[in-house]
Amino acid sequence: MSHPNFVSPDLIRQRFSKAMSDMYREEVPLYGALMELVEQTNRHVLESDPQVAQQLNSTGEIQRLDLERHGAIRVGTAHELATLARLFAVMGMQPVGYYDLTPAGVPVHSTAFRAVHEAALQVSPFRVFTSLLRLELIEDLELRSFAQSVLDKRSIFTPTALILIERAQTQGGLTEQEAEDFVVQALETFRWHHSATVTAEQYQKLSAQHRLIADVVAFKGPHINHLTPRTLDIDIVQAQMPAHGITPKAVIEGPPRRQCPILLRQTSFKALDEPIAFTDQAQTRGSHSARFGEIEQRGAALTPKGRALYDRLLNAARDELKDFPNEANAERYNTLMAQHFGEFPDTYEGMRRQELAYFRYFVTEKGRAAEELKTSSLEDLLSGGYLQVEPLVYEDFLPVSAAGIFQSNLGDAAQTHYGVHSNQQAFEKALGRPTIDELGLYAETQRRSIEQCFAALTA
Ligand code: NI
Repeated sequence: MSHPNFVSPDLIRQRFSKAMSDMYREEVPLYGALMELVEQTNRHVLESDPQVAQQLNSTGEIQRLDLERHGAIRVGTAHELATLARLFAVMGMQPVGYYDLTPAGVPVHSTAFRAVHEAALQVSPFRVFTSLLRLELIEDLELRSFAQSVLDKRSIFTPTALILIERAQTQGGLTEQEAEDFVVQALETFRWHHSATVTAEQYQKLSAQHRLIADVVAFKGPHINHLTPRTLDIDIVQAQMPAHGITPKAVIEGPPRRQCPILLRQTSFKALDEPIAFTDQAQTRGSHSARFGEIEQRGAALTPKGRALYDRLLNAARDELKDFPNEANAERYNTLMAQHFGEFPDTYEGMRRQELAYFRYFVTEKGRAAEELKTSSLEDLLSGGYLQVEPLVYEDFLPVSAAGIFQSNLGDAAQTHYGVHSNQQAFEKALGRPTIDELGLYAETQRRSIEQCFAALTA
């Protein structure tokens, strides 16, 4: 189906991710410092831990590591979300997963736009956590209709970006020149704006309802609010951040440190206060904080069974802590987490045998050299050394974790309790299509790898 003159969506995504990173580095100087620290740490880990190096070599992740990052944005209307979905589709990114953030007091629901096939992820694993504001959760009706009217007036895409999205859809792709223009034009949507679209007083009102509402409604577009590189050892980066002028949060979110990392661990540093000009002010006199720095470490994707175990152990540790993890109880929290997670097998073989994580199967040298195999059982082929396995890296997000970061970066006053919860149907209606179940994608990749092994061994 792909036209010889069209640039592959994976390459457009790779270029866009690079352009976004360059823009963010210019806008947020600390991001550059963080990137350097992450690169140093990753080099150090690869040199000192041959097992990690070998594992990343087998899966090919070694080649994508330096390119790897995720961003996050928030939009205000169904139309904005649906158009974003079309924009991301030009880059081969599809909405994966549904995340409801209202239980954490954040009036949004979200999905992650990303590539879905392992080969495409290999070219560029760039992902964007994308949230839609739930205006219906603004109780003040006057404020709600004001917010709606502000959002209805703005257009977050450049006219050329819209034309190119349309063209990609009708032509089935973009030519080299069009792809180049697309990257430049699409980037404009995510740029930071120092001027608001509302008065100082209107901003205050929106912000008093929830700071995140002001962040979405009061500006020209959905500025990228963080861009997160992937590190191979988050504890080292966390420990070295202060020496680089960066103050991280007290607690790393997600699972505790393990020999065999699972899911996602992340930490962040606080939002920057940025000067803002409101429409009734001649100069920049106000300020707004939306952007923060974040780093992540990725581990094995868990099966539903693994997720259930993860949830149970995390909840048990939280229950025993009897509080949100914070600076004062960080040490106790880490101890409790380590204790409870002692129950989660910490070898890949243990996780595989208990079907707690997803894996990719590879044919070994011995497997390639083998002439006649006496067995066709997966377990026998593995123990016979004809096959080897590597864990499948988790490509998605932790909903609770993301919420925790939003909260801390928006200040403690931002916590609100909403009576209404999850509404995936409304989200998908706004999006214009269903979201993809991430667990299904991992299961597919695992199944494909097993099929490829059998095809190679019996060829
Ligand atoms: Ni993030």
